[in-house]
Amino acid sequence: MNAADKIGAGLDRVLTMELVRVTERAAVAAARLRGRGDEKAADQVAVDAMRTELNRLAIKGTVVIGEGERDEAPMLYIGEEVGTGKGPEVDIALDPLEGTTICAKNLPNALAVVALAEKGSLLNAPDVYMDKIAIGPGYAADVIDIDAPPAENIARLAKAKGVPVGEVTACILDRPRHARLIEAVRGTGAAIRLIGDGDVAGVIHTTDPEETGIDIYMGIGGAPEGVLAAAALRCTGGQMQGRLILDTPEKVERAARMGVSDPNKVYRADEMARGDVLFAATGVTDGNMLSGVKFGRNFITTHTIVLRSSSRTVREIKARHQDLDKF
Ligand code: VTB
Repeated sequence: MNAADKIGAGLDRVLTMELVRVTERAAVAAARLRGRGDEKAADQVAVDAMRTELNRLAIKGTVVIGEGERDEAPMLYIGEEVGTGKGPEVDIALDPLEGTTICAKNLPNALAVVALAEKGSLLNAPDVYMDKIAIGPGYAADVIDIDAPPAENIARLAKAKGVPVGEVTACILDRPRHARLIEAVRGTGAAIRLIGDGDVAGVIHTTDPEETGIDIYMGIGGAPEGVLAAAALRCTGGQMQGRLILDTPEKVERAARMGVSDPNKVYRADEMARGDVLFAATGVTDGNMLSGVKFGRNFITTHTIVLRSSSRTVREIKARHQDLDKF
């Protein structure tokens, strides 16, 4: 086995496939509650299912991006240890149901997501907002700059892609805080795909514009979702910059306790997710890259993307589950 076949202290590539089961189970559980208008219930079943599967993995894992601080999240809280305890020490970032509202409304792109990395290599982001910008692979390092005006980023991207600005599509969360950003992007002639939730998917979609129709992700979403998206980009290629929004002394202090010494730092994807990273996401609802869970008469199908930074392999796994007692 060569060095590329190992992650850190012996976390071997078998775990890539093991991780698929983790997001599959969470996705199936959440999908049973699609369109029921109950975000909390869908989230809860996804959390339970993901936790059960994670605890079967031969790892000594610590949740660093999870459901919340210990006092507010009974399961998969930040600091919770998961896995059998026998195996490599790893950091885990997870979101058993990314897009709880999307799932409750049965709209596109709800995902079950998990990332696994060498211990100490994921940014311990507090649950605050993060300003983000991301593009897919194949561009020079200076194409995007989080501090440049949005119109400039769009123009530079169009030039680098070799298309008119009118052929660029930006993905932005539909929030009042983005009114000026939306106006600036529309002012360039570029198109915007406004999404209700789900910016982990929004960022990942930039990595395959032919399939998803999205070239760039811009705007402010959750910081934990930023770290998850960065983990995916580490594996697929692509660029991301993120800055925590620490706009109160309390948030600055909370971030400092988690190891953030410079509140204004711009993090690249490889600073949010360092070292070797594995990433898996299973579609809960139908989306631009992944199909949602389908319930057949005698089987359930799932669609998962599983990524590995050391080899940059992008695998899509369509699974037909026939042992329905397991779900
Ligand atoms: C985004 C979105 C997530 O949180 O990160 C968002 O992509 C940010 O928070 O799916 P606001 O809803 O407060 O804007 C989520 O909606 C998850 O909660």
